[in-house]
Amino acid sequence: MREGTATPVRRQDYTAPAYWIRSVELTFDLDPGKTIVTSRLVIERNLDTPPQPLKLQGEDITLLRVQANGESVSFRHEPGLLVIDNPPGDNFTLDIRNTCCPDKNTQLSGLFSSDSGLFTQCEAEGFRRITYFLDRPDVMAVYTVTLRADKKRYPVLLSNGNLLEQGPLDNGRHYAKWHDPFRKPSYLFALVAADLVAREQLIRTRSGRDHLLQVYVRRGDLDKTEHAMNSLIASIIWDEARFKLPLDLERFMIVAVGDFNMGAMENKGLNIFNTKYVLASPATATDTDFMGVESVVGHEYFHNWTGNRITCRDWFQLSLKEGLTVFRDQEFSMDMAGGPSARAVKRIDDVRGLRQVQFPEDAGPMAHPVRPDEYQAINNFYTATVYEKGAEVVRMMQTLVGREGFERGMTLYFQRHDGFAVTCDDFAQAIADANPGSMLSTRLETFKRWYAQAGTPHVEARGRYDAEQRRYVLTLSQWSSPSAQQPVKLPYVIPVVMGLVGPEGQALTLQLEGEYGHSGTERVIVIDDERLELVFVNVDVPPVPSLLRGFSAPVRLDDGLSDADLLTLLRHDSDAFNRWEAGQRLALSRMLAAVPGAAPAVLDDALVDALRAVLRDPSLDPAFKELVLTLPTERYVAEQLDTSDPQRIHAVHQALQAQLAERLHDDWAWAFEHHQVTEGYRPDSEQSGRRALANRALGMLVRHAVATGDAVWPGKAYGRFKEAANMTDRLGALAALVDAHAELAAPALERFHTLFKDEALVIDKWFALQAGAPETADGRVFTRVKALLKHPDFSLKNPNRARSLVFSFMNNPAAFHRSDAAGYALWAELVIEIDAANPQLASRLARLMERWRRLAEPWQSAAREALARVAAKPNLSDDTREVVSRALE
Ligand code: 0A1
Ligand code: ZN
Repeated sequence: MREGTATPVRRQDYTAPAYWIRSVELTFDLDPGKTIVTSRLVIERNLDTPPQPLKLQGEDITLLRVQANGESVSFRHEPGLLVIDNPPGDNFTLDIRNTCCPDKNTQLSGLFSSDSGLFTQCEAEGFRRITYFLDRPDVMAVYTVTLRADKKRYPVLLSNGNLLEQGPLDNGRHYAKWHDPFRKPSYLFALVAADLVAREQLIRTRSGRDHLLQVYVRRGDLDKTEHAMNSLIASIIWDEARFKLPLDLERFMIVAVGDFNMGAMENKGLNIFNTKYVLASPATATDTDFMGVESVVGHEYFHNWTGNRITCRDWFQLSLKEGLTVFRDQEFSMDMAGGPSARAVKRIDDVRGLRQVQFPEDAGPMAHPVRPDEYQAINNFYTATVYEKGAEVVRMMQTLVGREGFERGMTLYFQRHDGFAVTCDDFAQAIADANPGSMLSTRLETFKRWYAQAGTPHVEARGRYDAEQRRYVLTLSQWSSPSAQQPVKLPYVIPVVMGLVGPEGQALTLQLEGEYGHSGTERVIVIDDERLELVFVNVDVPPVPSLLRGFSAPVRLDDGLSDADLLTLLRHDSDAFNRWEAGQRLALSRMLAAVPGAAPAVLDDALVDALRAVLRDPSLDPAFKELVLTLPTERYVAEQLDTSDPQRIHAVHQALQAQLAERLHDDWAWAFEHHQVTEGYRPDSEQSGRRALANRALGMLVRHAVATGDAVWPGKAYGRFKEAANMTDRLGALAALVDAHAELAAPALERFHTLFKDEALVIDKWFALQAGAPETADGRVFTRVKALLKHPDFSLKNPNRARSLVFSFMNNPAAFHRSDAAGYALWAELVIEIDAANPQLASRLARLMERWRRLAEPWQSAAREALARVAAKPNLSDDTREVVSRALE
């Protein structure tokens, strides 16, 4: 729908559907210019609702014919609807014939063309762009689908479920008939017609059932599918072992497509994936890409139970499936990573993402609860809040009831709701009911505020040590900023995993007043009101509190710790997450101290020594060291400030990076030499950790060399770039040269392009690297971006390519936030241009400007102007309109 006049949809207005659709028979005469869709719906009136017209949604499709019980029936159109005022009785069949045009579908929602194939994307409301339907998740039907198409052009014809039959037709066409025995909502429908090849694997699961697994890709990409297949098998084994959830299908298919708005889609039995999350070979994909494939394959597979078997009653419940499935994919990746240290590395990564994306979202104009109350464009609510904060809410439930308790809760959830469309309340209730007496069960209504209130709560902690009494009193309090929609916020249930660390680094025993015996060195404290006071007894030494271990709740913690305390935690905390966090906070405070003034930023000896000690510590994993030695990003620093000057933050960040490079120079050289991987490539956490640290070291060494006019390290980096045996090392060396603006960057970039010109995903990296490089005083990155927009390989039509250049640039603060506002002018121009073709992509780009009120002048005024320019554009999509108007409110 265009025009941006949509009235908001509200959660409170939910009513059950007036009709059910029990079964669907679809026939597609596929053609990219004009596809004919024939649909037979078996419909039943919902007798719990008053008699009313049947209103089927339809968008950008052309109706050819509609009949009820085989006879003509009168109908009319309302905007976006086909209305039948007088259906023939409570049970009837409806036959609909309509057309749609895949070639013109640039939104990539519904049935669209990509690289000479035809693909679908129906979540959230794409099915109505294929045919008229009750396009809402609580209407679930059994689907039988016949696909007919030109055999040469589309040799592979796929849909959900099992293949019933296939064969030739006249005129070089052929057909395939599919049946999905599971009832499903329309958003899980999928079809593919394309010239693809598949990697196949037969597996037998624990129950003794055989299953066929297939990964479909373009010819020529088959050698990049092994990791996706292995990840799928690992996901199946994991879900059966951890949650006793087996694969329920005879056939499970993954199909890769080059044009896709998101990462992937969990259509029943026929997952459709962005190529970025399927294709991986050591030569073309980095360790991070390999991890991304594993986690997205897992995510989509896990949806088969959490999303497909139990789905959402309405789109306000999106986190029911997304928060839970992100939690499950995070747990899966952690279990796959291995030991405690590798698990902590994964957790740190996840929390970094949460704090860098979700926290700002929660503090900005698009802030919404995990279960939103209203929306204009549902596609705008596939957010970090619904996904990542939603996963944290599920994680807190697990922390409150324990791992086994959580598994019991999941079992109860499936016993109660398998096959139905339910709500977030139903989920929380099941986990609580399976754990009577737990803090989740006794404080359930309070806990559920996590679903209902937007914003990130603050927790303040202060401790007092009484040497004489050997007592340590810890006071914890919480508060939440009011927001326009929710002027009064009520307290949350906040699980705080904690320990006390002695001055020598020893973990102290935790004994609360009134308790007898010793109770271990770590425990979960639950804040469930505004304030909580804890008295620890038999404390022999002044402790440093280590709170919120593993980031046990999505809050902003102010624990008032001194530098000395943080240094103790950085050296000794048994919790790897808090060890890392202590280092980050020490670095952050140096940056925050330097940003407001003109005083130079300084890395003091104490911090440098502590960082060196981590780097040289033989007992620590390289991946963990790499994280500790990475400074908080400019964006994260900006988020800690009420008003930010992006150029000043950049200058401070650059200055500290330079000092880190200089002061640890010999240590970086040591780290580089001692973390080379010489054995065959494996994308596991052990090898990838060594590569990550070596690449970080190389980056530092090249940066320092370029600053001091030394040619040795740039030369070494170029050599490594040329000879690298895998993409991680090749890109790492290239990034070292590009980020340092070394002279050798240009020839290296050229060579890289020549080597990989036929690998779309690698060319995406080539664009992203250049757009994301640290900006120079003379604006070299911006100039480069302008030129790259005209590069023959660049296109705004392909979402991956658009993201690689445009989004990377606009996420590069110093390059984007120019004082001449040229970055913002480009933003406005591109939002408008992309919006005309692909509103989902445009609104995501639009969102990069939503924190404009936090900018200092002159950026703030310039940003407002750019937003106003976009808002003034007539015919903006609902998606983009919602974002810019909320930003300007
Ligand atoms: N459910 C998918 C994400 C997804 C959502 C919307 C899409 O198109 C608008 C596509 C994919 C997931 O969570 O993986
Ligand atoms: Zn999902």
